Amino acid sequence: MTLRTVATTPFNDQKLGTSGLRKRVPVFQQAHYLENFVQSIFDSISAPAGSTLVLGGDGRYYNREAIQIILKMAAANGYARVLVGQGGILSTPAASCVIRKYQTYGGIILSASHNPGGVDGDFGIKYNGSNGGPATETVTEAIFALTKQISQYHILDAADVNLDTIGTTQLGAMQVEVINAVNDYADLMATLFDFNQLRALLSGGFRIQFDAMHAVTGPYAQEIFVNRLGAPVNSVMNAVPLPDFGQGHPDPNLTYAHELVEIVYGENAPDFGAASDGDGDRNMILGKGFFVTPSDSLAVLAANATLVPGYKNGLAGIARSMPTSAAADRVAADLGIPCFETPTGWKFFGNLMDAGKVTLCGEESFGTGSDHIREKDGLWAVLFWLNVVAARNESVEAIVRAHWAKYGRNVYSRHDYEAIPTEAANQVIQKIYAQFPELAGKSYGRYTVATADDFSYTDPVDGSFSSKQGIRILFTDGSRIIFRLSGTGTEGATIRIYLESYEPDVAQHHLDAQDALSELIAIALELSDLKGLTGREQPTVIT
Ligand code: VG1
Ligand code: CO
Repeated sequence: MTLRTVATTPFNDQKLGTSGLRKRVPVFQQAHYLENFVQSIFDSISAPAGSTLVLGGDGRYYNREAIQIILKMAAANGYARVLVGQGGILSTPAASCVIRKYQTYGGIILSASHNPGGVDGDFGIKYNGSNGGPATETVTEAIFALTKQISQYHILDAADVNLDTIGTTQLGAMQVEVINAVNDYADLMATLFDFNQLRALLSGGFRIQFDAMHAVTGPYAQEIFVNRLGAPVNSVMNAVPLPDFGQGHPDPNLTYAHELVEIVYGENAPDFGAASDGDGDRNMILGKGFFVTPSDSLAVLAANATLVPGYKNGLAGIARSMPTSAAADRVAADLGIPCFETPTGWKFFGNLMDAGKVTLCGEESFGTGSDHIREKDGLWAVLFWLNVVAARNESVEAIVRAHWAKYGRNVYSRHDYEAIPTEAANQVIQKIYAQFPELAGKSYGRYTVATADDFSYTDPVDGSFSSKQGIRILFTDGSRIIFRLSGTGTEGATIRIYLESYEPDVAQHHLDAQDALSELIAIALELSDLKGLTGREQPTVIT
Protein backbone atom coordinates (compact mmCIF):
# COMPACT_ATOMS: atom_id res chain seq x y z
CA MET A 1 0.00 0.00 0.00
CA THR A 2 1.48 3.30 -1.04
CA LEU A 3 0.46 6.79 -0.13
CA ARG A 4 0.27 8.94 -3.19
CA THR A 5 0.07 12.71 -3.54
CA VAL A 6 -1.54 13.45 -6.89
CA ALA A 7 -1.10 16.75 -8.75
CA THR A 8 -4.40 18.25 -9.91
CA THR A 9 -5.93 21.47 -11.22
CA PRO A 10 -9.15 23.13 -10.05
CA PHE A 11 -12.60 22.69 -11.59
CA ASN A 12 -14.48 25.97 -11.60
CA ASP A 13 -17.96 24.55 -10.98
CA GLN A 14 -17.74 23.06 -7.48
CA LYS A 15 -19.90 25.65 -5.75
CA LEU A 16 -22.23 24.02 -3.25
CA GLY A 17 -25.99 24.55 -3.58
CA THR A 18 -28.83 24.35 -1.08
CA SER A 19 -27.61 20.94 0.01
CA GLY A 20 -24.06 20.09 -1.06
CA LEU A 21 -22.63 19.64 -4.55
CA ARG A 22 -24.94 18.06 -7.13
CA LYS A 23 -23.95 17.23 -10.69
CA ARG A 24 -24.63 14.66 -13.34
CA VAL A 25 -22.88 11.32 -12.80
CA PRO A 26 -20.53 11.80 -15.81
CA VAL A 27 -19.33 15.10 -14.28
CA PHE A 28 -18.39 13.28 -11.06
CA GLN A 29 -16.72 10.52 -13.08
CA GLN A 30 -14.20 12.90 -14.64
CA ALA A 31 -10.65 12.23 -13.49
CA HIS A 32 -9.89 14.06 -10.22
CA TYR A 33 -13.37 15.64 -9.95
CA LEU A 34 -14.60 13.82 -6.83
CA GLU A 35 -11.07 13.73 -5.40
CA ASN A 36 -10.65 17.51 -5.69
CA PHE A 37 -13.89 18.12 -3.85
CA VAL A 38 -13.21 15.59 -1.10
CA GLN A 39 -9.68 16.94 -0.53
CA SER A 40 -11.16 20.45 -0.29
CA ILE A 41 -13.55 19.20 2.41
CA PHE A 42 -10.71 17.56 4.33
CA ASP A 43 -8.49 20.66 4.01
CA SER A 44 -11.22 23.04 5.10
CA ILE A 45 -12.27 21.12 8.20
CA SER A 46 -8.75 19.93 9.16
CA ALA A 47 -9.92 17.15 11.45
CA PRO A 48 -7.42 16.36 14.22
CA ALA A 49 -5.32 13.24 13.57
CA GLY A 50 -7.15 10.19 14.94
CA SER A 51 -10.64 11.45 14.06
CA THR A 52 -13.58 9.26 13.02
CA LEU A 53 -15.64 9.95 9.91
CA VAL A 54 -19.09 8.62 8.97
CA LEU A 55 -19.57 7.69 5.31
CA GLY A 56 -22.51 6.45 3.27
CA GLY A 57 -25.00 7.36 0.61
CA ASP A 58 -28.45 6.77 -0.76
CA GLY A 59 -27.29 3.86 -2.93
CA ARG A 60 -27.61 5.65 -6.23
CA TYR A 61 -25.37 4.86 -9.19
CA TYR A 62 -21.67 5.62 -8.45
CA ASN A 63 -22.25 5.34 -4.67
CA ARG A 64 -19.95 2.34 -4.23
CA GLU A 65 -17.17 3.66 -6.45
CA ALA A 66 -17.21 7.02 -4.69
CA ILE A 67 -17.09 5.36 -1.28
CA GLN A 68 -13.99 3.35 -2.21
CA ILE A 69 -12.25 6.54 -3.38
CA ILE A 70 -13.23 8.49 -0.27
CA LEU A 71 -12.11 5.68 2.06
CA LYS A 72 -8.67 5.64 0.47
CA MET A 73 -8.46 9.42 0.69
CA ALA A 74 -9.55 9.41 4.34
CA ALA A 75 -6.81 6.89 5.09
CA ALA A 76 -4.25 9.10 3.35
CA ASN A 77 -5.50 12.18 5.19
CA GLY A 78 -4.95 10.83 8.68
CA TYR A 79 -8.37 9.58 9.76
CA ALA A 80 -8.18 6.78 12.32
CA ARG A 81 -11.57 5.26 11.62
CA VAL A 82 -14.47 5.46 9.18
CA LEU A 83 -17.94 4.13 9.98
CA VAL A 84 -19.66 3.02 6.76
CA GLY A 85 -23.26 1.95 6.36
CA GLN A 86 -23.60 -1.68 5.23
CA GLY A 87 -23.46 -1.85 1.44
CA GLY A 88 -22.32 1.77 1.49
CA ILE A 89 -25.86 2.80 2.28
CA LEU A 90 -26.96 5.33 4.87
CA SER A 91 -30.06 7.45 4.73
CA THR A 92 -29.37 11.11 5.41
CA PRO A 93 -31.17 11.02 8.78
CA ALA A 94 -29.39 7.78 9.72
CA ALA A 95 -26.04 9.41 8.90
CA SER A 96 -26.93 12.29 11.19
CA CYS A 97 -28.04 9.83 13.88
CA VAL A 98 -24.79 7.84 13.66
CA ILE A 99 -22.54 10.95 13.69
CA ARG A 100 -24.21 12.00 16.96
CA LYS A 101 -24.48 8.57 18.54
CA TYR A 102 -20.82 7.67 18.05
CA GLN A 103 -19.65 11.27 18.53
CA THR A 104 -17.63 11.33 15.34
CA TYR A 105 -15.91 14.38 13.93
CA GLY A 106 -18.39 14.54 11.04
CA GLY A 107 -19.58 12.68 8.01
CA ILE A 108 -19.75 12.63 4.24
CA ILE A 109 -23.13 11.83 2.69
CA LEU A 110 -23.38 10.83 -0.96
CA SER A 111 -26.75 11.81 -2.32
CA ALA A 112 -28.58 13.95 -4.79
CA SER A 113 -31.70 13.39 -2.71
CA HIS A 114 -34.88 13.47 -4.79
CA ASN A 115 -33.07 13.95 -8.12
CA PRO A 116 -33.23 10.91 -10.45
CA GLY A 117 -30.23 8.55 -10.43
CA GLY A 118 -28.58 6.13 -12.83
CA VAL A 119 -25.74 6.32 -15.33
CA ASP A 120 -26.97 9.66 -16.66
CA GLY A 121 -28.76 10.72 -13.50
CA ASP A 122 -27.51 12.93 -10.72
CA PHE A 123 -24.95 12.36 -8.01
CA GLY A 124 -24.13 14.51 -5.02
CA ILE A 125 -21.96 14.90 -1.97
CA LYS A 126 -22.17 16.93 1.20
CA TYR A 127 -20.37 17.29 4.49
CA ASN A 128 -22.02 17.21 7.93
CA GLY A 129 -20.28 18.40 11.07
CA SER A 130 -19.98 16.82 14.51
CA ASN A 131 -23.49 17.97 15.50
CA GLY A 132 -24.77 15.71 12.68
CA GLY A 133 -26.05 18.64 10.62
CA PRO A 134 -25.20 20.02 7.19
CA ALA A 135 -22.13 22.25 7.15
CA THR A 136 -23.06 25.89 7.70
CA GLU A 137 -22.67 28.46 4.94
CA THR A 138 -19.36 29.61 6.42
CA VAL A 139 -17.98 26.08 5.98
CA THR A 140 -19.48 25.49 2.52
CA GLU A 141 -17.99 28.78 1.31
CA ALA A 142 -14.59 27.77 2.68
CA ILE A 143 -14.84 24.43 0.85
CA PHE A 144 -15.74 26.18 -2.40
CA ALA A 145 -12.83 28.60 -2.01
CA LEU A 146 -10.41 25.67 -1.66
CA THR A 147 -11.80 23.92 -4.75
CA LYS A 148 -10.73 26.96 -6.75
CA GLN A 149 -7.08 26.74 -5.72
CA ILE A 150 -6.47 23.04 -5.15
CA SER A 151 -3.20 21.68 -6.56
CA GLN A 152 -2.94 18.20 -5.02
CA TYR A 153 -4.77 15.48 -3.17
CA HIS A 154 -3.75 12.47 -1.08
CA ILE A 155 -4.86 8.91 -1.65
CA LEU A 156 -3.79 5.45 -0.58
CA ASP A 157 -3.17 2.86 -3.28
CA ALA A 158 -4.99 -0.16 -1.90
CA ALA A 159 -7.49 -2.85 -2.80
CA ASP A 160 -11.19 -2.06 -2.42
CA VAL A 161 -12.75 -2.69 0.99
CA ASN A 162 -15.62 -5.16 1.45
CA LEU A 163 -18.62 -2.97 2.28
CA ASP A 164 -21.20 -5.73 2.62
CA THR A 165 -20.13 -7.61 5.73
CA ILE A 166 -20.58 -6.08 9.18
CA GLY A 167 -17.17 -5.81 10.81
CA THR A 168 -13.82 -4.05 10.70
CA THR A 169 -11.17 -3.99 7.95
CA GLN A 170 -7.76 -2.37 8.14
CA LEU A 171 -6.98 0.14 5.37
CA GLY A 172 -3.41 1.33 5.86
CA ALA A 173 -3.35 2.81 9.36
CA MET A 174 -7.13 3.38 9.29
CA GLN A 175 -9.97 1.12 10.38
CA VAL A 176 -13.07 0.78 8.22
CA GLU A 177 -16.02 -0.36 10.28
CA VAL A 178 -19.10 -1.49 8.37
CA ILE A 179 -22.11 -0.86 10.63
CA ASN A 180 -25.81 -1.72 10.74
CA ALA A 181 -27.21 1.79 10.81
CA VAL A 182 -30.76 0.54 10.34
CA ASN A 183 -30.71 -0.70 13.94
CA ASP A 184 -29.10 2.50 15.25
CA TYR A 185 -31.81 4.53 13.56
CA ALA A 186 -34.71 2.28 14.58
CA ASP A 187 -33.45 2.30 18.19
CA LEU A 188 -33.50 6.10 18.19
CA MET A 189 -37.09 6.12 16.88
CA ALA A 190 -38.11 3.77 19.68
CA THR A 191 -36.94 6.35 22.24
CA LEU A 192 -39.20 9.05 20.75
CA PHE A 193 -42.45 7.29 19.93
CA ASP A 194 -44.82 5.00 21.77
CA PHE A 195 -43.97 1.76 19.97
CA ASN A 196 -46.49 -0.19 22.08
CA GLN A 197 -49.30 2.09 20.99
CA LEU A 198 -48.06 1.99 17.39
CA ARG A 199 -47.86 -1.80 17.43
CA ALA A 200 -51.43 -1.97 18.66
CA LEU A 201 -52.50 0.39 15.86
CA LEU A 202 -50.64 -1.30 13.00
CA SER A 203 -51.37 -4.87 13.98
CA GLY A 204 -54.95 -3.99 14.85
CA GLY A 205 -56.38 -3.36 11.41
CA PHE A 206 -55.29 0.24 10.75
CA ARG A 207 -53.76 -0.05 7.28
CA ILE A 208 -50.75 1.90 6.15
CA GLN A 209 -49.00 2.02 2.79
CA PHE A 210 -45.44 3.31 2.74
CA ASP A 211 -43.70 3.91 -0.60
CA ALA A 212 -39.90 3.78 -0.37
CA MET A 213 -39.71 4.65 -4.08
CA HIS A 214 -36.86 2.14 -4.60
CA ALA A 215 -34.70 4.51 -2.61
CA VAL A 216 -32.88 4.33 0.68
CA THR A 217 -35.73 4.02 3.19
CA GLY A 218 -36.88 0.51 2.16
CA PRO A 219 -34.75 -1.41 4.70
CA TYR A 220 -35.44 1.14 7.43
CA ALA A 221 -39.19 1.06 6.82
CA GLN A 222 -39.25 -2.74 6.80
CA GLU A 223 -37.34 -2.95 10.07
CA ILE A 224 -39.57 -0.39 11.80
CA PHE A 225 -43.06 -0.94 10.39
CA VAL A 226 -42.93 -4.67 9.71
CA ASN A 227 -40.37 -6.15 12.12
CA ARG A 228 -40.82 -3.90 15.11
CA LEU A 229 -44.41 -2.69 14.78
CA GLY A 230 -46.09 -5.72 13.25
CA ALA A 231 -47.53 -4.18 10.07
CA PRO A 232 -48.13 -6.62 7.18
CA VAL A 233 -45.13 -7.04 4.83
CA ASN A 234 -47.01 -5.46 1.93
CA SER A 235 -47.39 -2.22 3.91
CA VAL A 236 -44.02 -1.23 2.45
CA MET A 237 -43.82 -0.98 -1.33
CA ASN A 238 -40.84 -0.42 -3.66
CA ALA A 239 -38.70 -1.43 -0.71
CA VAL A 240 -35.55 -2.55 -2.50
CA PRO A 241 -33.07 0.31 -3.04
CA LEU A 242 -31.93 0.39 -6.68
CA PRO A 243 -29.06 2.42 -8.20
CA ASP A 244 -31.49 4.08 -10.61
CA PHE A 245 -34.50 4.05 -8.25
CA GLY A 246 -36.27 1.78 -10.74
CA GLN A 247 -35.93 4.62 -13.27
CA GLY A 248 -38.24 6.68 -11.09
CA HIS A 249 -37.97 10.16 -9.68
CA PRO A 250 -37.68 9.54 -5.93
CA ASP A 251 -39.48 12.71 -4.92
CA PRO A 252 -42.43 12.14 -2.57
CA ASN A 253 -45.10 14.45 -3.96
CA LEU A 254 -48.41 14.04 -5.75
CA THR A 255 -46.72 14.03 -9.16
CA TYR A 256 -43.81 11.63 -8.71
CA ALA A 257 -45.28 9.31 -6.07
CA HIS A 258 -48.30 8.68 -8.30
CA GLU A 259 -48.28 4.91 -7.71
CA LEU A 260 -48.96 5.51 -4.02
CA VAL A 261 -51.36 8.36 -4.71
CA GLU A 262 -53.51 6.09 -6.87
CA ILE A 263 -53.71 3.55 -4.06
CA VAL A 264 -54.57 6.10 -1.41
CA TYR A 265 -57.20 7.81 -3.56
CA GLY A 266 -58.49 4.51 -4.98
CA GLU A 267 -61.03 1.93 -3.91
CA ASN A 268 -60.43 0.06 -0.67
CA ALA A 269 -57.78 2.62 0.20
CA PRO A 270 -55.55 2.21 3.26
CA ASP A 271 -56.07 4.53 6.23
CA PHE A 272 -52.70 6.16 5.88
CA GLY A 273 -50.15 6.64 3.11
CA ALA A 274 -46.63 8.00 3.14
CA ALA A 275 -43.54 8.18 0.96
CA SER A 276 -39.95 9.28 1.31
CA ASP A 277 -37.30 10.51 -1.11
CA GLY A 278 -33.97 9.25 -2.47
CA ASP A 279 -32.02 9.79 0.74
CA GLY A 280 -34.86 9.41 3.24
CA ASP A 281 -35.07 12.92 4.61
CA ARG A 282 -38.35 13.98 2.95
CA ASN A 283 -41.85 12.79 3.69
CA MET A 284 -45.29 12.99 2.14
CA ILE A 285 -48.25 12.29 4.41
CA LEU A 286 -51.62 11.15 3.03
CA GLY A 287 -54.84 10.16 4.69
CA LYS A 288 -57.50 8.12 2.94
CA GLY A 289 -58.05 10.27 -0.17
CA PHE A 290 -56.49 13.25 1.54
CA PHE A 291 -53.18 15.10 1.05
CA VAL A 292 -51.47 16.95 3.88
CA THR A 293 -49.37 19.89 2.70
CA PRO A 294 -45.92 19.84 4.30
CA SER A 295 -46.55 23.29 5.80
CA ASP A 296 -49.74 22.06 7.46
CA SER A 297 -47.94 18.92 8.57
CA LEU A 298 -45.38 20.92 10.54
CA ALA A 299 -48.15 22.93 12.18
CA VAL A 300 -50.24 19.86 13.07
CA LEU A 301 -47.24 18.01 14.54
CA ALA A 302 -46.34 21.07 16.61
CA ALA A 303 -49.89 21.45 17.89
CA ASN A 304 -50.06 17.77 18.88
CA ALA A 305 -46.48 17.26 20.05
CA THR A 306 -47.27 16.67 23.71
CA LEU A 307 -49.23 13.52 22.72
CA VAL A 308 -45.92 11.94 21.69
CA PRO A 309 -43.55 10.62 24.40
CA GLY A 310 -40.39 12.27 23.01
CA TYR A 311 -42.06 15.68 23.07
CA LYS A 312 -44.39 15.32 26.04
CA ASN A 313 -42.74 18.24 27.85
CA GLY A 314 -43.51 20.63 25.00
CA LEU A 315 -41.44 22.46 22.42
CA ALA A 316 -38.77 25.12 22.92
CA GLY A 317 -39.66 26.76 19.63
CA ILE A 318 -40.41 26.10 15.97
CA ALA A 319 -38.45 27.07 12.87
CA ARG A 320 -39.61 27.10 9.29
CA SER A 321 -37.96 28.10 6.05
CA MET A 322 -39.15 31.42 4.65
CA PRO A 323 -41.28 29.99 1.79
CA THR A 324 -43.03 27.57 4.18
CA SER A 325 -46.52 28.74 5.11
CA ALA A 326 -47.18 30.61 8.33
CA ALA A 327 -49.45 27.84 9.66
CA ALA A 328 -46.73 26.91 12.17
CA ASP A 329 -46.46 30.55 13.30
CA ARG A 330 -50.07 30.42 14.43
CA VAL A 331 -49.42 27.32 16.52
CA ALA A 332 -46.29 28.88 18.02
CA ALA A 333 -48.22 32.01 18.95
CA ASP A 334 -50.92 29.89 20.55
CA LEU A 335 -48.33 27.89 22.52
CA GLY A 336 -46.44 31.03 23.49
CA ILE A 337 -43.18 29.81 21.97
CA PRO A 338 -40.92 31.51 19.39
CA CYS A 339 -41.13 30.81 15.67
CA PHE A 340 -38.06 31.45 13.50
CA GLU A 341 -38.09 32.13 9.76
CA THR A 342 -34.89 30.98 8.06
CA PRO A 343 -33.62 30.75 4.48
CA THR A 344 -34.33 27.57 2.51
CA GLY A 345 -32.13 24.60 3.38
CA TRP A 346 -31.70 22.52 6.54
CA LYS A 347 -28.25 23.99 7.25
CA PHE A 348 -29.94 27.09 8.68
CA PHE A 349 -31.75 25.13 11.43
CA GLY A 350 -28.64 23.58 13.02
CA ASN A 351 -27.53 26.57 15.11
CA LEU A 352 -31.08 27.11 16.41
CA MET A 353 -31.35 23.48 17.51
CA ASP A 354 -27.83 23.39 18.97
CA ALA A 355 -28.66 26.50 21.01
CA GLY A 356 -31.87 24.89 22.30
CA LYS A 357 -34.03 27.58 20.71
CA VAL A 358 -36.19 25.23 18.62
CA THR A 359 -37.38 21.63 18.81
CA LEU A 360 -39.32 21.20 15.54
CA CYS A 361 -38.30 22.46 12.10
CA GLY A 362 -39.94 22.23 8.73
CA GLU A 363 -39.84 23.17 5.08
CA GLU A 364 -42.63 23.31 2.52
CA SER A 365 -40.54 20.96 0.36
CA PHE A 366 -41.73 17.87 2.27
CA GLY A 367 -39.13 18.27 5.00
CA THR A 368 -39.90 17.93 8.70
CA GLY A 369 -37.63 17.15 11.60
CA SER A 370 -36.66 17.79 15.19
CA ASP A 371 -33.65 18.14 17.43
CA HIS A 372 -33.34 14.34 17.79
CA ILE A 373 -30.87 14.68 14.89
CA ARG A 374 -29.76 17.60 12.70
CA GLU A 375 -31.35 16.62 9.38
CA LYS A 376 -34.91 16.46 8.22
CA ASP A 377 -36.26 12.99 8.74
CA GLY A 378 -38.83 11.24 6.55
CA LEU A 379 -39.62 8.13 8.62
CA TRP A 380 -39.59 10.15 11.84
CA ALA A 381 -42.36 12.34 10.41
CA VAL A 382 -44.39 9.26 9.44
CA LEU A 383 -44.02 7.78 12.92
CA PHE A 384 -44.90 11.12 14.51
CA TRP A 385 -48.09 11.27 12.44
CA LEU A 386 -49.00 7.68 13.28
CA ASN A 387 -48.40 8.36 16.96
CA VAL A 388 -50.72 11.39 16.80
CA VAL A 389 -53.35 9.37 14.90
CA ALA A 390 -53.12 6.60 17.51
CA ALA A 391 -53.27 8.97 20.47
CA ARG A 392 -56.23 10.95 19.07
CA ASN A 393 -57.94 7.96 17.53
CA GLU A 394 -58.98 10.10 14.57
CA SER A 395 -58.26 9.98 10.84
CA VAL A 396 -55.60 12.13 9.19
CA GLU A 397 -58.27 14.19 7.45
CA ALA A 398 -60.24 14.75 10.66
CA ILE A 399 -57.09 15.89 12.45
CA VAL A 400 -56.20 18.39 9.73
CA ARG A 401 -59.76 19.73 9.41
CA ALA A 402 -59.98 20.21 13.18
CA HIS A 403 -56.65 22.03 13.02
CA TRP A 404 -57.95 24.38 10.32
CA ALA A 405 -61.15 24.98 12.28
CA LYS A 406 -59.10 26.09 15.26
CA TYR A 407 -56.32 28.08 13.59
CA GLY A 408 -57.73 28.92 10.16
CA ARG A 409 -56.24 27.47 6.99
CA ASN A 410 -53.08 28.74 5.34
CA VAL A 411 -53.96 27.71 1.80
CA TYR A 412 -50.71 26.84 0.09
CA SER A 413 -49.17 25.67 -3.15
CA ARG A 414 -45.82 25.68 -4.93
CA HIS A 415 -45.45 25.86 -8.71
CA ASP A 416 -42.13 24.75 -10.17
CA TYR A 417 -40.91 25.59 -13.65
CA GLU A 418 -37.99 23.23 -14.24
CA ALA A 419 -35.09 23.29 -16.72
CA ILE A 420 -35.55 26.90 -17.81
CA PRO A 421 -32.57 28.39 -19.68
CA THR A 422 -30.55 30.30 -17.05
CA GLU A 423 -30.73 33.53 -19.03
CA ALA A 424 -34.55 33.48 -19.17
CA ALA A 425 -34.82 32.61 -15.48
CA ASN A 426 -32.62 35.57 -14.58
CA GLN A 427 -34.79 37.83 -16.74
CA VAL A 428 -37.86 36.75 -14.77
CA ILE A 429 -36.15 37.64 -11.50
CA GLN A 430 -34.89 40.96 -12.91
CA LYS A 431 -38.38 41.78 -14.16
CA ILE A 432 -39.72 41.50 -10.60
CA TYR A 433 -36.81 43.40 -9.06
CA ALA A 434 -37.38 46.25 -11.47
CA GLN A 435 -40.90 46.72 -10.08
CA PHE A 436 -39.87 46.83 -6.41
CA PRO A 437 -39.99 50.65 -6.10
CA GLU A 438 -43.61 50.85 -7.30
CA LEU A 439 -45.10 47.70 -5.75
CA ALA A 440 -45.97 48.81 -2.21
CA GLY A 441 -49.56 50.02 -2.08
CA LYS A 442 -50.40 48.64 -5.52
CA SER A 443 -53.70 46.73 -5.75
CA TYR A 444 -54.47 43.63 -7.78
CA GLY A 445 -58.16 42.76 -7.46
CA ARG A 446 -58.79 42.08 -3.78
CA TYR A 447 -55.09 41.98 -2.94
CA THR A 448 -52.93 45.00 -2.06
CA VAL A 449 -49.15 44.76 -1.80
CA ALA A 450 -47.80 45.70 1.63
CA THR A 451 -44.10 45.22 0.93
CA ALA A 452 -41.79 43.58 -1.55
CA ASP A 453 -38.25 42.59 -0.63
CA ASP A 454 -35.42 40.17 -1.11
CA PHE A 455 -35.26 37.95 1.99
CA SER A 456 -32.10 38.08 4.05
CA TYR A 457 -31.31 36.44 7.38
CA THR A 458 -29.02 37.09 10.28
CA ASP A 459 -28.42 33.93 12.28
CA PRO A 460 -29.42 34.77 15.87
CA VAL A 461 -26.80 32.40 17.26
CA ASP A 462 -23.58 33.18 15.39
CA GLY A 463 -24.55 36.44 13.66
CA SER A 464 -23.74 35.15 10.16
CA PHE A 465 -25.62 36.93 7.40
CA SER A 466 -27.22 35.45 4.26
CA SER A 467 -28.71 37.63 1.56
CA LYS A 468 -30.69 37.05 -1.65
CA GLN A 469 -32.71 34.16 -0.25
CA GLY A 470 -35.86 34.72 -2.31
CA ILE A 471 -38.17 37.52 -3.41
CA ARG A 472 -41.16 38.12 -1.16
CA ILE A 473 -44.30 39.95 -2.25
CA LEU A 474 -46.30 40.39 0.95
CA PHE A 475 -49.93 41.46 0.80
CA THR A 476 -51.85 43.43 3.41
CA ASP A 477 -54.08 40.46 4.34
CA GLY A 478 -51.08 38.19 5.05
CA SER A 479 -51.12 36.48 1.66
CA ARG A 480 -47.72 35.96 0.05
CA ILE A 481 -46.12 35.25 -3.30
CA ILE A 482 -42.48 34.17 -3.21
CA PHE A 483 -40.12 33.64 -6.11
CA ARG A 484 -36.90 31.65 -5.73
CA LEU A 485 -34.40 29.94 -7.96
CA SER A 486 -33.66 26.36 -6.93
CA GLY A 487 -30.20 25.51 -5.64
CA THR A 488 -30.39 21.75 -6.14
CA GLY A 489 -31.01 21.27 -9.86
CA THR A 490 -28.40 20.21 -12.38
CA GLU A 491 -30.01 21.35 -15.62
CA GLY A 492 -30.64 25.03 -16.40
CA ALA A 493 -32.62 26.87 -13.73
CA THR A 494 -35.75 25.98 -11.81
CA ILE A 495 -38.07 28.82 -10.86
CA ARG A 496 -40.18 28.15 -7.80
CA ILE A 497 -43.30 30.22 -7.13
CA TYR A 498 -44.72 29.78 -3.63
CA LEU A 499 -48.31 30.92 -3.04
CA GLU A 500 -50.10 31.36 0.24
CA SER A 501 -53.33 32.92 1.43
CA TYR A 502 -55.08 32.77 4.77
CA GLU A 503 -58.66 31.53 5.08
CA PRO A 504 -60.25 31.77 8.53
CA ASP A 505 -63.74 30.76 7.31
CA VAL A 506 -64.45 27.03 7.84
CA ALA A 507 -67.12 27.18 5.14
CA GLN A 508 -64.31 27.77 2.61
CA HIS A 509 -61.95 25.06 3.84
CA HIS A 510 -63.23 22.45 1.42
CA LEU A 511 -61.89 24.41 -1.56
CA ASP A 512 -59.15 22.99 -3.71
CA ALA A 513 -55.92 24.94 -3.11
CA GLN A 514 -55.46 25.73 -6.82
CA ASP A 515 -58.95 27.25 -6.98
CA ALA A 516 -58.54 29.17 -3.75
CA LEU A 517 -55.19 30.52 -4.95
CA SER A 518 -56.19 31.23 -8.55
CA GLU A 519 -56.08 35.02 -8.20
CA LEU A 520 -52.66 34.94 -6.57
CA ILE A 521 -51.41 32.60 -9.29
CA ALA A 522 -52.57 35.09 -11.93
CA ILE A 523 -50.88 37.96 -10.09
CA ALA A 524 -47.62 36.02 -9.88
CA LEU A 525 -47.63 35.33 -13.60
CA GLU A 526 -48.52 38.93 -14.43
CA LEU A 527 -45.82 40.40 -12.18
CA SER A 528 -43.08 38.14 -13.49
CA ASP A 529 -44.16 37.91 -17.12
CA LEU A 530 -43.08 34.31 -16.73
CA LYS A 531 -44.95 33.01 -19.76
CA GLY A 532 -43.61 35.76 -22.01
CA LEU A 533 -40.02 35.44 -20.85
CA THR A 534 -39.78 31.64 -20.70
CA GLY A 535 -42.41 30.50 -23.19
CA ARG A 536 -43.79 28.12 -20.53
CA GLU A 537 -47.55 27.79 -20.36
CA GLN A 538 -47.74 25.46 -17.35
CA PRO A 539 -45.63 24.62 -14.30
CA THR A 540 -43.65 21.36 -14.51
CA VAL A 541 -44.74 20.29 -11.03
CA ILE A 542 -47.43 21.59 -8.71
CA THR A 543 -47.27 20.64 -5.06
C1 VG1 B 1 -34.83 22.08 -2.28
C2 VG1 B 1 -35.92 22.49 -1.32
C3 VG1 B 1 -35.33 22.82 0.05
C4 VG1 B 1 -34.53 21.62 0.56
C5 VG1 B 1 -33.49 21.23 -0.48
C6 VG1 B 1 -32.74 19.98 -0.07
O1 VG1 B 1 -33.92 23.15 -2.47
O2 VG1 B 1 -36.64 23.58 -1.82
O3 VG1 B 1 -36.36 23.19 0.93
O4 VG1 B 1 -33.90 21.94 1.77
O5 VG1 B 1 -34.12 20.97 -1.73
O6 VG1 B 1 -33.60 18.92 0.16
P1 VG1 B 1 -34.01 24.13 -3.74
O7 VG1 B 1 -32.83 25.06 -3.58
O8 VG1 B 1 -33.95 23.28 -4.95
O9 VG1 B 1 -35.31 24.83 -3.63
V1 VG1 B 1 -33.14 17.36 -0.33
O10 VG1 B 1 -34.25 16.26 0.31
O11 VG1 B 1 -33.06 17.60 -1.94
O12 VG1 B 1 -31.61 17.18 0.32
CO1 CO C 1 -33.61 14.42 0.40
